[in-house]
Amino acid sequence: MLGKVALEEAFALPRFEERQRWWASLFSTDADKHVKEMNDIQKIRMDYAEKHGVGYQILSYTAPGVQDIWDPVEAQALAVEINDYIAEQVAAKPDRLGAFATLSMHNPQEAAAELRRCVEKYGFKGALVNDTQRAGKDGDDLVFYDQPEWDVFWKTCTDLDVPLYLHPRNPTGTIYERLWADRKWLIGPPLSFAQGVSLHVLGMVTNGVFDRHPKLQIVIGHLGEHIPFDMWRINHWFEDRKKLLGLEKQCKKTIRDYFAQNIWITTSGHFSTTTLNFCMAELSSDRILFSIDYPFETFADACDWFDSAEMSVTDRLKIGRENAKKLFKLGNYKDSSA
Ligand code: GRE
Repeated sequence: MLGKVALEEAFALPRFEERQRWWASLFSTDADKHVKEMNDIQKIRMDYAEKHGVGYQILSYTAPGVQDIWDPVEAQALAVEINDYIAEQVAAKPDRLGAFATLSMHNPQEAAAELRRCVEKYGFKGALVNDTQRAGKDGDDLVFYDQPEWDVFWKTCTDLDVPLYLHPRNPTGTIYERLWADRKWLIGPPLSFAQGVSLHVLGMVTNGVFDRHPKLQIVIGHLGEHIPFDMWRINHWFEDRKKLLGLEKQCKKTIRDYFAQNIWITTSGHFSTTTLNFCMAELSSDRILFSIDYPFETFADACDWFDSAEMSVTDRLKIGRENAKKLFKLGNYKDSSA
């Protein structure tokens, strides 16, 4: 399929090459290739896109990124530097590349203001945040965005009419020590990423964020971070038990309603036709968006799988590009109507 849109596609600032090399050493069997692909914007990923029918990519800063920086001043300065850098890079190819804002999430007002600057000044398509913000004097606190003080930030998202992509980051501090240190092969895609994001997004549901901001749009990757598989069970416990015990006060709709009205999932890093069919049955193809997860995954794996997976023409078009065109209000881009 031509003109696919992909929206969980990472880059890094070239000056952090050593940090990328260390990170890649935890996940990649070819760290040099990974670092080169991560730092490149204009050439390598554009060649892959051309070869594999991706017409438009929305780029975002790699994990753990700014969410790993517990000094609020340093975090804000880095977010601004990243946004100014990627704005200039994507401006060179406006019909091929867009960007998500990178945000320091220490302070809701400051995050809202930087998001507004990026959308209004640079035309960014929303923001991508790597799960909780590390905070506190030794970086052991975690800021979740599901509390009332974040309403000002969520209101800014809906005022600007842009989505937020809630992406994973690695466990750190006490959480790392207590849960993961003795189980380190489960960190990342096998388990910890999905646990982190699903806790966060279900925290937003049960703390009433979507009831207070019914127009808010959140995107989560990896075919829904395990939540679609648990949809029946979550619904059963919310509706038949927890609402009778008080959840009803702040969370009026059903989990299925929030997934139909507020939450999108992407195919990033999860190239299984069985799982995609399952997600289409649970959530419908109206809420699913194609993505790759480059450079942690390859264009070839994602695109060859998606282009040949059995599905109707309508579903392939919706998931491959039409849903993204609507959600991100994309104008014409390469092969957008091919
Ligand atoms: C990511 O998307 O950030 C990521 C990692 C490490 C492994 C896989 C992955 O940071 O998708």
